Amino acid sequence: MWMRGGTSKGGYFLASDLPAEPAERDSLLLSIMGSPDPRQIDGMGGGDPLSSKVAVVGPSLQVGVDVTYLFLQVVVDEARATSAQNCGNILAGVGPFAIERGLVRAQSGETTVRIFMQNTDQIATVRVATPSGKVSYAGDARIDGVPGHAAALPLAFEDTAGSSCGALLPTGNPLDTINGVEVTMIDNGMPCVVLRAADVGLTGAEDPADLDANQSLRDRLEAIRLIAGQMMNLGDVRNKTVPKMTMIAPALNGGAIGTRTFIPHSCHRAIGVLGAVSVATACLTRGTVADGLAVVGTGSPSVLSIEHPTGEMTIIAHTTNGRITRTEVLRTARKLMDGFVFPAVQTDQSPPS
Ligand code: NQM
Repeated sequence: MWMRGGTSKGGYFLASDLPAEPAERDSLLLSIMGSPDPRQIDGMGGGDPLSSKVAVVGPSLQVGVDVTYLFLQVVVDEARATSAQNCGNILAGVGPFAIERGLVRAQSGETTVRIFMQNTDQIATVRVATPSGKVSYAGDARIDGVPGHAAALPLAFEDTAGSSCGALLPTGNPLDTINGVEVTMIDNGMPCVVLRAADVGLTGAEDPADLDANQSLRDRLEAIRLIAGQMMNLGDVRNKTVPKMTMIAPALNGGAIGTRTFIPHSCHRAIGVLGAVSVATACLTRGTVADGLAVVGTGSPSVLSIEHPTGEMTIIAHTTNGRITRTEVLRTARKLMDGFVFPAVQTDQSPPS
């Protein structure tokens, strides 16, 4: 099934329909997406990391968990797929897909799907509108970065701190200095390096296309990222899509903070879901680069509007004993196509019977 999940788009597969062996699976997915090729012209990918994504979904044997979700980023212009990061946008489509494929029985009205995210061994919950026991994609919810309206898909994350780095602040510090630039290395579901836009000569309100065209900025961010990767327990991140690089600035539209995020080599037109959760967490943590820049209230839950190039994403953060234990965000999804996809090398191109 091809779906838009939040502000991303990709292929949703049953695990049982793909080879179990990772190298074989990845080579099939590269062929399906049309990678490596900057335009992915011979495949389903859209020549953009945000539309070259895959969800692999299967039944779960864990008590209290309905399905497993493995996220794969199929690199556009290299012959690589990576499970080294999670994706909260593609996650939004996993609940509807699991119900449509019969992995979860729809309830009348609304169905809650509990999802084990295999990339980070953590749990997310998605609430899916199921009037008359069927998934409904139509509704009044809207999210910035996507035109129109659709059914609300509220997502909740539990205990995502240290998802890939082992700790919320992997260096133990809220603030470190790399190559003369103050940064906060943080992982509340997505490893992120947060830095002040002003510290790299930017306002933080730049157009993403201009940032993409700024080669000296990109080189500078990548140099910081490679050092940060080691400091964040991620090892050599040259070939990894984490950590993300988020530049922050005062919010311009009444939100908590303004952001521009490299994911990691092109600038996101919005911001990733778990990326936004990590940035929101930096805003709520004393002594980070966001301290004094972010506008945040006190008490729990905190509601933070994370501004990005095409609008904002609202993160609701629940705190227990000073620790963020649950975060929520609203997404929508759309079913675009359901059918058969053919790898380039298959000679018989008729659908399997
Ligand atoms: O951070 C892009 C996206 C993402 C990831 C990226 C995401 C997340 O917008 O949870 O959603 O940062 O690679 O889909």
